[in-house]
Amino acid sequence: MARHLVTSALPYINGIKHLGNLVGSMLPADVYARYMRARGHEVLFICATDEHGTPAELAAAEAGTTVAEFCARAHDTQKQIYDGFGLSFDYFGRTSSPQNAEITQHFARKLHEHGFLEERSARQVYSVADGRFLPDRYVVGTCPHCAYERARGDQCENCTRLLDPTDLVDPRSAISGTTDLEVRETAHLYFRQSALQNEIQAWIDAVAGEWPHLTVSIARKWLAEGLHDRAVTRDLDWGVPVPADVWPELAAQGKVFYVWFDAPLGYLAATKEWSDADPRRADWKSWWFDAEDVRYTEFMGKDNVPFHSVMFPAMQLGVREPWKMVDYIKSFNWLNYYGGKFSTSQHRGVFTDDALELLPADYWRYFMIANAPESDDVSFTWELFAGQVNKDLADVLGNFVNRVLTFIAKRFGDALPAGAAPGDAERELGGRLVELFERYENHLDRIELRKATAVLRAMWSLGNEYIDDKAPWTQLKTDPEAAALTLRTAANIIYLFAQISEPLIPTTARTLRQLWLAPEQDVSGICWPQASDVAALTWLDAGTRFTVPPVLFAKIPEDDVDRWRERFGAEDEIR
Ligand code: B3M
Ligand code: ZN
Repeated sequence: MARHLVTSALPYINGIKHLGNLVGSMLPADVYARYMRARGHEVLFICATDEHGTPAELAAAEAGTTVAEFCARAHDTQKQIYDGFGLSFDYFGRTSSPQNAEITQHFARKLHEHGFLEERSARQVYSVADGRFLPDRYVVGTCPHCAYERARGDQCENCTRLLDPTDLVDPRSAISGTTDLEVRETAHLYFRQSALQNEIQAWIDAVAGEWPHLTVSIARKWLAEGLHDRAVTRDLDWGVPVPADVWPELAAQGKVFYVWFDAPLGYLAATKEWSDADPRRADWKSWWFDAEDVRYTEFMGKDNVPFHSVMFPAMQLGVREPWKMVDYIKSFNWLNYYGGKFSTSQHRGVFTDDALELLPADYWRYFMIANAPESDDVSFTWELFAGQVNKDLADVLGNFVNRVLTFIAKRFGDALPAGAAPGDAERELGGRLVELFERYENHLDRIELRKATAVLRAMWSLGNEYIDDKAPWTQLKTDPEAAALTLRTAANIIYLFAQISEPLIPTTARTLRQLWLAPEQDVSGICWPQASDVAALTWLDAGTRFTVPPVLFAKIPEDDVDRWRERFGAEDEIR
């Protein structure tokens, strides 16, 4: 079996993430990791909080705590929420870890050794009052293009033009408000990724053939624009320090690495955190260094593709060491809210903590994967969400399970009846389920999540169609043997759903696996079926004892939809 390394883009430490962050990286990565485990592969699923950079410092200043305290608390808050969504990371690390500092400094030393990291001087805004150089986002002022008075040093959010802080009119410090600023010469480390352009181009040509169109088009666009050398150090207190043994002056000035220089190395570092946490675990480098037996798949939003398809691979090539490079990048468009962007500041949209307060994770997991923004942006509306929950989860899957098991319990007791031997109807049903099951596996292998969910839903519907056609409640009157066969077959269909639904709705799948087992028996194992088993539908013999579960999915009533539209904002609020 192959070894699968799966990483999700690292959520920034500041703020509770909204559903768009979840569906654009962490959740699909979890579905894929669960599926690969269920198929018997060795899987390592890694993520972490992305803790450096100005957002963390600015958020901590606002919260009135140190950055370290802020990040420690925010990491735990996010981890708790992701546990609530059933995200089965093998490790959820932190880019502020000592492991990440060690690996980032190693990469910097090696890039320097091979001539891809060099010191250059740059003109930068210096705050006399604060006694420090200010990073781009720490300078605000009037945009020279549109006169917007709160333009940031890196970009004007009004006219979206990219800016240099020295362009701003009446600049002032975003931290202290002081206008006692000067432009001074300072030195930074530049990553000479332009010198790696050809090697990156050759690598992309070699691997991007199988990548989804969205990923390839973004990567090629960036390459076509030509790779520019970029400053990869900043004047911040919070970040991976520049190693003093190589760059003593820069270290003395307190320079740290740019967040996007250390963040992708956070994947390697979180793996080291994972192996450091338990001596029984494989050495982290067996997943990352000279790891030809590993297939590496990354999940991210489309805005992260350039860093993951160009800058991070360029770093891995530039150190001239055999680090595992990504084999497949699955990227996503945006999940919008009634056509507009989710907004933390205007608190518009559904945030992960709110979502779990309203409904169990599986409701959200199913809806988000069924509507994953794979080829286009998708707009969340409460109406669409309630419609699919009520139909697919409550009416199709939930109703099928409950009516079958309730009827068996009522008519035959708590053990599956024997009944007649399977006939043409069961053979035909098995054939149709196998055809769908093989399409389901194929879509999951190719990480085509909407298509996979549509096929799974079709399998759930087939269960209802079989029962409706056979109508065991009518069969019972004239041919109880036939009725018993129908019901035992239906119970085996539920058993099938309990295995194959696990990647999407793990809590419900676990409930369905528990039905056939004594309470003390372990339900964590998934028996992913072979096509021949699906055709036969005979996992559960007559006499198998079972319990009837509570209603699996409660329908969402109209007035909840109205209330939630009100509470979370809806289209009439979109400005
Ligand atoms: N922290 C997520 C974002 O851009 C960013 C991903 C880092 S993955 C190394 O929203
Ligand atoms: Zn502007």
